[in-house]
Amino acid sequence: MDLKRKAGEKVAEYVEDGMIVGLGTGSTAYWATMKLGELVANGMKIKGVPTSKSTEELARKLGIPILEMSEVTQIDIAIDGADEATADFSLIKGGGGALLREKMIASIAKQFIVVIDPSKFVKRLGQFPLPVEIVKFGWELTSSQVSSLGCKPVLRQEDQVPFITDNENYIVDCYFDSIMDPTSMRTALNSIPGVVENGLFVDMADVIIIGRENGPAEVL
Ligand code: ABF
Repeated sequence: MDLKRKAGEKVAEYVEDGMIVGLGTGSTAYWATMKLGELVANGMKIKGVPTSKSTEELARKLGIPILEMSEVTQIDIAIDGADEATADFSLIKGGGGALLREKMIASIAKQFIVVIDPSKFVKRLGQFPLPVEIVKFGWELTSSQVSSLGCKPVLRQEDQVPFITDNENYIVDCYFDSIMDPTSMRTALNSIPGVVENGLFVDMADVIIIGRENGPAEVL
């Protein structure tokens, strides 16, 4: 079985009737949402809070009842993917461009479950360029201030035009050699005027599920 699918489907073991579930973005979280759609089709009563417009579209197709972010103050479980994860549960997220809503939803979850394939599990963060969401206004200045933290920010483009997030902002993908202190870097980035949020998720994940080649998914 596809390792992303193995990890994604494992979350079914954590979901119970009546729960409110944060629905993640990306190709691994896709399998978790698909599995939840199956559970709903079999009568499970859960509601989903999507982390992106694309995930909302998928959830609606699957018949998962949707709650708007404005309707919740806390959720039971947030399920999402990651671009990198370390043994101390630090993450880089945002490759899919949804990091702001993903972090907001993860921050109100009683339990935050990350589903990954083995290629995402790394010794130290930073091989994957860190996505940082910034406002359009004065983005060049913001990008230059971000670079002063020791990285090379590159404006994310799609079909040769700037990528626009669901929140109408830009993303710069920041190339570091490595990120030695994710906690400090997370705070330093968010103190720059013009930075909306960054893809460093520190002290947030409660469970990491890794789809393994042999045997069941590994649960950390
Ligand atoms: C999303 O899933 C993003 O935060 C992260 O970048 C992406 C990982 O994508 P995939 O599961 O497709 O590798 O949650």
